[in-house]
Amino acid sequence: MERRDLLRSGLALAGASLLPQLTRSAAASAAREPGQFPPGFLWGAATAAYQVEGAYNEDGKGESVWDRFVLAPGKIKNGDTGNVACDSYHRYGDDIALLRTLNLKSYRFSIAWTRIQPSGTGPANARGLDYYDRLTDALLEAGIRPLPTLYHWDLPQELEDRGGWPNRDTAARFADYASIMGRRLGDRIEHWALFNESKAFTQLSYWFGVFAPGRKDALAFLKATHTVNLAHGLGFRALKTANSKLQVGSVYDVSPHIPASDSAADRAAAEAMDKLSNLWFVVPVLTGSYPEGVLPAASQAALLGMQSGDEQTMRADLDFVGLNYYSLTRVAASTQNSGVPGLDVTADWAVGPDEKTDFGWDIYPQGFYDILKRMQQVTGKRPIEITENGAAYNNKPDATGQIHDAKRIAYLRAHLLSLSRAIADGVPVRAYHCWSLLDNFEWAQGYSQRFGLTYVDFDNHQRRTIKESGYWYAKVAAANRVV
Ligand code: IFM
Repeated sequence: MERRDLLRSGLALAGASLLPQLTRSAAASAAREPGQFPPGFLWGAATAAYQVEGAYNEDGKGESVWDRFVLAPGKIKNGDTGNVACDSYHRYGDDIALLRTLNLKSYRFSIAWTRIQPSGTGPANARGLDYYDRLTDALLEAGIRPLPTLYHWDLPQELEDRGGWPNRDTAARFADYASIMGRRLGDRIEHWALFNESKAFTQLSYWFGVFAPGRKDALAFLKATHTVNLAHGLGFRALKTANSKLQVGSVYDVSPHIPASDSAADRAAAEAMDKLSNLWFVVPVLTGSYPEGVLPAASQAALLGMQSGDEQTMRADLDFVGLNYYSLTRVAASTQNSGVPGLDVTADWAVGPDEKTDFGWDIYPQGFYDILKRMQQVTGKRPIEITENGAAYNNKPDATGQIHDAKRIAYLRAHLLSLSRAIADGVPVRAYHCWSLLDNFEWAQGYSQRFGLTYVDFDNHQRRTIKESGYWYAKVAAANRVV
C-alpha cells in the first residue's frame, strides 16, 4: 500500500468513523457530571498561517495584505511583523510534537492563500502545496485530525489592489483557490472550514481600518460582507465538486450583545449590532437572505451590491459550524456617524464591570453558554465545533524556566464548565480548540499579547516551552473532563 493510501485509510478510521459517533453521543448526553464531556469528544488547539508560519517570502509565496500592512508605520505595536512569527513553516514537526504531548487529537490551522496562488489567481505554486501536504501527512501520522481554514485574513495583495473583498469578483477567486486545495488535500482531509471570523475581518479591515488593508470605508465594508457571503456559497460548492465526501463548514466569531444601559436607544443598538455581528454571515449562507432591521430595507440591496441570483449563490448547507467565543459585547447608541446607514452605535469588549484578561477583554463564561444556546436556534442540528476560545495572559518564565499562568487555567476551566453545561442542555458540540497552541503574532498587537498554551521565546530562536496551562489542558483532554 502506498504511503498516501495508508494515510487515506487512516483518515477513514480517524475522521470518517469517529465524528458521526461524536454527533450521536453529544445528542444523547443527558446525565453527566458537571465538566464531563461526551465520549469521543475531540480536544484540539488552533493557530493561523500568518500568526505562526513566518517564512513570509519563501518557496514562491506571494505578498498578502498583512505582509504589506505590517510595514506601514504605526499600524502594529512595536513595529512587529509576522515575517518570522513562530517559524512554524520550518518547525511544524515541533508543533505536532507539542500537540501530542498535550494529548490533542485535532489541529486547526489555516492555509496561506499566497503560498498556493502568489497573486491570488492562476496556477498553483507547487512548493506551497507541498508544505501543506507535508503538514497534513505529519498530522495524520501522529493520529491528529487536520482541520484547515482556507481564509484567515491574509488576502493576496494583488487581489486587494483589484478592489479586495468589496470587489465581488474576489468571491470567484476564492472559489478557484478552494478548488485547488480540495483537489490536492481532499483525499486526506475530511473537514474543512471556509472562513475565519468573517465579521471580525470585514469590520476591522474595511470599516474601522485597524486590520489589513486598513481601509475606513463603511460602504466598502458592506460590499465586503456580501462578497464574503457569496464566497461561502461558491467555495462550499468548489470543495464539494473537488470531492463530494468533504465535510465543509465555516467559523463564526460570536458574542452576546448586551445594551450598555436600559435606554430604548441602547437596546435598539444592541439588537441591530447583534444581527450585524452574530447573524450577518451565518444566516445568509444558511437561508439565502439577510437579517432584517439592520440596513434600511429600501436601500439594502444597493448598499450590498446584490445582483439577481445572489440569494441562491450564497446559500450553502454547511455540514458543521465553527464558533469562536472570547467575551461579551456591550453596545451603546452613539451620536457619531458610523457610516453605515441607520447604525450609529459603539460596541466594545472591555467596558463592563467584569474582571479582565491582560488584553483588557471582559471575562464572562456565562456568555459562552448563552451564545451557544442562541446560535443553536440558527444552526439547528448541525454539529458545532468550538474552533477558538482562550485568553491573553503575558506571564514570563520564572527563574527555573517554568511559566505559571494560573489565570489562563481559571479562564479555561470556567469556560469549559459553561461549555459542558451547554452540551448537557442539548447543544451539539463535538470538539473544542483552544486558542492558541502557541504564543503568536496577535495582529495589531504584535507579540505583546500571549494566548498560547505554549510559551514562545521570540528572542531565542522561537524556543517553545509548555506552560502550566498546557499541562493542565493535557490532563483535561486525557480525562475528557474538567480537572
Ligand atoms: O488571534 C486571534 C485569531 O486570529 C482570531 N480570533 C481571535 C484571536 C485572538 O484575538
